[in-house]
Amino acid sequence: SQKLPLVVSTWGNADFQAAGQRAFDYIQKYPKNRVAALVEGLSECESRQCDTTVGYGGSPDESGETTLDALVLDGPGQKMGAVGDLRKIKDAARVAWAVMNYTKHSFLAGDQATKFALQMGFQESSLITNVSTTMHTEWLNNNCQPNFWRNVAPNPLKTCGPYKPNQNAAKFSLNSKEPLNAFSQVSHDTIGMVVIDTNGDVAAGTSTNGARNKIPGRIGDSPIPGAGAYCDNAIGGAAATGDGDIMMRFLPSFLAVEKMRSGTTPRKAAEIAILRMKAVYPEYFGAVIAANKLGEHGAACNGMATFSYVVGDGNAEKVQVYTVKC
Ligand code: SD4
Repeated sequence: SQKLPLVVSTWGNADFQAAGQRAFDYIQKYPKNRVAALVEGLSECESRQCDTTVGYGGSPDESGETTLDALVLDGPGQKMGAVGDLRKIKDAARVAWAVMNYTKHSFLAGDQATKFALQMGFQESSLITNVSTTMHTEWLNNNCQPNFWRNVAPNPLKTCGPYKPNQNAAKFSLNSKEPLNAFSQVSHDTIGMVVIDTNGDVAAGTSTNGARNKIPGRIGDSPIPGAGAYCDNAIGGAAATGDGDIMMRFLPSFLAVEKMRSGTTPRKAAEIAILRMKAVYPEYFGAVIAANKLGEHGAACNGMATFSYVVGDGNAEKVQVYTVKC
């Protein structure tokens, strides 16, 4: 197809454009190296700390630490590498790639993922910066509000913990309320990317520092295959961004790829995935991008006015920003 190679990635502001451009430049120079192009693109966002929601120095957890989630998928051979809750290593996407390339596992998490990364020669460094420290201090100074993530009774002392289960949890009630629309008040931009090379082979992946003020140990949707991203070499790929604690329950990227398998356009496939989540969580925040092997692409979103994404295709040297209404 004239439209290949193709790079499609989430969000449209300057740093995300640069990340898409990095992947697109790479695949134009090395037209079969879809996985390297993907990892270069994701890593570009990590080192730019896109929106402070990708890479080090953003979204501190309750303890003030930044932790990273990343996923790399390759269509041929259905290969995968992922890290979740990665600590003290900046290069989450590259570590995910190392899991894919140098192990028979698919997903490593937490301190043990760090240990693996060190064995593979990655550098250990703090992911805490002045910016993330300020975010964390502001949150502490505000009695740990907003705190969407703990479904607990308000602490009468207005301090941050110790947290106690609320009555519902103690009674194993099914009526406890979800912390809905949690992301709408915080910044929240994962990079998710699909790369299709000139052979029509597909790669997809994500990188993020997850949710701000999260409970330590929390892993989002981004490194989970079918949730944060998915690809099938016969069809295409998809990726998701937004409230991962909701989205991972629906495997929206898998669903979008399966819809494309049955002939749906990428735009419609993304819409169907969003609608599936919206039916249960009408106000949830998120977006899905999808691309097929014909070089077609599309996106859909919920919980915001519009959603922008970046596209580089065979027709141009520069990536372009597309915007869809939610
Ligand atoms: C997460 N999905 O960890 C990520 C965050 C995100 O746009 O994508 N924000 O839940």
